[in-house]
Amino acid sequence: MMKVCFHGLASLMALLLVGSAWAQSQDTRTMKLASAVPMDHPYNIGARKFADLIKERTNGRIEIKLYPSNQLGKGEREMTEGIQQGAIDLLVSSTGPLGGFSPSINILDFPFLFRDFTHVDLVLDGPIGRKLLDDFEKAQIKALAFWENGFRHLTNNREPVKKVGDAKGLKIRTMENKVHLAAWKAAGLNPTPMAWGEVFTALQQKVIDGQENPIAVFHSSKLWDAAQKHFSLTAHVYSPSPFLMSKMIFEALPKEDQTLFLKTALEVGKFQRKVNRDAEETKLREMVSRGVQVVRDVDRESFKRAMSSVYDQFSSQFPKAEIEAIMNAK
Ligand code: EAX
Repeated sequence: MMKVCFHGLASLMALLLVGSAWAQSQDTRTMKLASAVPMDHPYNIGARKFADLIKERTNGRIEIKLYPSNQLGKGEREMTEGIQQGAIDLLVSSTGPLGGFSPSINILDFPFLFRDFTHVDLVLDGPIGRKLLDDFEKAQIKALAFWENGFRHLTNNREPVKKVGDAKGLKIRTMENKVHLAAWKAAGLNPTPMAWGEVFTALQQKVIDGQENPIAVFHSSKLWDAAQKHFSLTAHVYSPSPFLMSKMIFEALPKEDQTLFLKTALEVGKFQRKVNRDAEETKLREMVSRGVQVVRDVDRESFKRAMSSVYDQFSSQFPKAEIEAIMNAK
């Protein structure tokens, strides 16, 4: 009798344990967080932090798996479509192709719009930045916060570029971004839009002579192996990276999780920007040790003058007052 009771109790305990484990597995969910860059890029240092914090703050209910290096699409435009359709949960993307989804975001792509990182934070963390993020909702995208790509610099395989005249006729890749394309055309170069996933091979095969990106992208993609021997610190445009979420997936979350995702995305945004900025000098030194010639004394004014016509070119879509509200922010 005792034996029967004992076995009965043991199987009941086992059932309860299995039951709660099963119930718990039913509560946990796994989300996909995509990006176009390798794991050691600050995007993914931020993404790792975000995933860890969300897991901790939901007691393991929400797991986030990272998919770097265009694993979920040929480039950021394709992955943003995945966000709209709910096939991808989260994405860190440059503003490159995003103007095709939320046109107002292109206002951040004008050359020499920002003075420095302090100016960037002032605008992106203020009402102007919040409005630009909220505009994505019309495209079925929830833009949670601004993470960072960084100030972009020109690189090439032909010669050291100190002033805009040195870059004349260079065939370079740009993001799929109308403002960037117009700026480089105005500067006398020969720009061609291309998804990031195609650039390394195009550089190696000399289909293009150069490209422009922040230090972290150049470093994490090892562009010194794609004949990019000349790196000019042009800082011709600041590149923000909205941290995007599928709107339908966001809205399906319980309210407290929505609040948690927003709060954690903003928090990690500050952390991610700092990681990016603090690592730039070290990465430049490593690039020099890999045979890259870094041109520091660039005549930026020559680029600024040569690109300035784009402000008039797009003034109907981006009126002077809106541009000045950003430029004059203090
Ligand atoms: O977001 O396409 C680009 O040049 C971007 O800077 C890159 O994908 C990282």
